[in-house]
Amino acid sequence: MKTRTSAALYSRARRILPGGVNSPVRAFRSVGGIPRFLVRGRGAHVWDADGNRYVDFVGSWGPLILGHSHPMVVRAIARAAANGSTFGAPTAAETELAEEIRLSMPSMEKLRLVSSGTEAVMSAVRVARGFTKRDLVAKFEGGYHGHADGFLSKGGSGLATLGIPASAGVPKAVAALTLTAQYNSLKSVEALFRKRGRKIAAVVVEPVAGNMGVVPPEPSFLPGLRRLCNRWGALLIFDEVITGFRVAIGGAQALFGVRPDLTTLGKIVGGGLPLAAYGGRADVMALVAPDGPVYQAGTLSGNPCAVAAGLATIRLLRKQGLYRDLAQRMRRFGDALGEAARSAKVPLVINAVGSMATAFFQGGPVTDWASAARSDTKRYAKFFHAMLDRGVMLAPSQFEAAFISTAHFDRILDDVARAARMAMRSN
Ligand code: HOZ
Repeated sequence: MKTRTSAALYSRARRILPGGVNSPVRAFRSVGGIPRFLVRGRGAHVWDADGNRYVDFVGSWGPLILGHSHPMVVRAIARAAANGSTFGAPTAAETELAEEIRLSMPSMEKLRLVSSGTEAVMSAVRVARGFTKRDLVAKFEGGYHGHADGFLSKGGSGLATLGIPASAGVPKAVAALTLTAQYNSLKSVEALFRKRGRKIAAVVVEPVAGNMGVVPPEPSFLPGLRRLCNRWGALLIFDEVITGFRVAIGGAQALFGVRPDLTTLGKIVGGGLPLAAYGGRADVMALVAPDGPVYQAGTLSGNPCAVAAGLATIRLLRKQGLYRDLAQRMRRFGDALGEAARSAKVPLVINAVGSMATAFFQGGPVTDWASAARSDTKRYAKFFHAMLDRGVMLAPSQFEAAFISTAHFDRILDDVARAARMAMRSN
């Protein structure tokens, strides 16, 4: 496989961008080799600067549930851009998108559009602190909620991938406001509440963890968090940046039937453009400026092109049976990987919820960060490259999710299954 052009672009990029990238995991540090510089995406495929084609399971880390450059999304963006790419003034489409979101997730009685998942979670936490008049926030080890100061210890995603236990540059006093519990362990959350009691403003959780690899919640976990938050007067924040519109049109809260106080969205809600949202109980959101004293603002918030992409995407997702089909395709992909691993005698456990999944290189079960961290990351790296050489692009880290889209047709998945059989054999 030719990589000369990507290699040249990478070395040029490294001279000006830290690590040659604009987001750390893209740099291939944990798998080694040359990050592919992409030039085009269509449906389930992407092409790199050397002309190689790959079946894409990264999907821009989640947003592309309809695949790359879906014609209706492209048309919506073009139409919006032709009428002006940004105004910094309200538009009717913003309200339409907010109404579509509330229709899908009724717990978001009121919401605000922002530009990134980081911004959404950071703002939701500020509102929770303002509402409860408390300072502490509880999160989970291996959970990732963007790169706001308070979330950068014991985090998943790039922090887990690069082995950064706590980011430098975060003041100790800020880090001390974040408490950490174990995913799927209500006992660990209860212990935090017992110790720090009525100082905890909110529990922030990915209802399906996606940034330590995919880890589904055990049946009692989310209802238990709801009960504990009620008992201690803390708000429950579901970070549905990944799961919103991904595991169901109503997100994980619909799938598992647990209503959070606040929700954060990103990725799919912007249809592949930078857009995110936070919202929830009307009495809590009433605190957001200009209605209330919690300040949050943004020049590009509710950007017309991003709103158009989000609206087009969500409307297409309302198609009957779409989520069932996606889940079925993910099962096909997972079964193929599982079979390939068994016949090559490679220990592999696959965690999947709907169209998001992670194949952990270990015997499992993987239920939290401690168990995810037991994976054989060297083996993952080898498999990653064996797949890449065969035209399949997985996330360049064991601790991320693979995503499929409506464009990952069965015949494509059958080709991927063949690639996986060969790649496992060489593992
Ligand atoms: N934090 C993202 C994965 N969970 C990676 C974002 C990116 O590199 O685009």
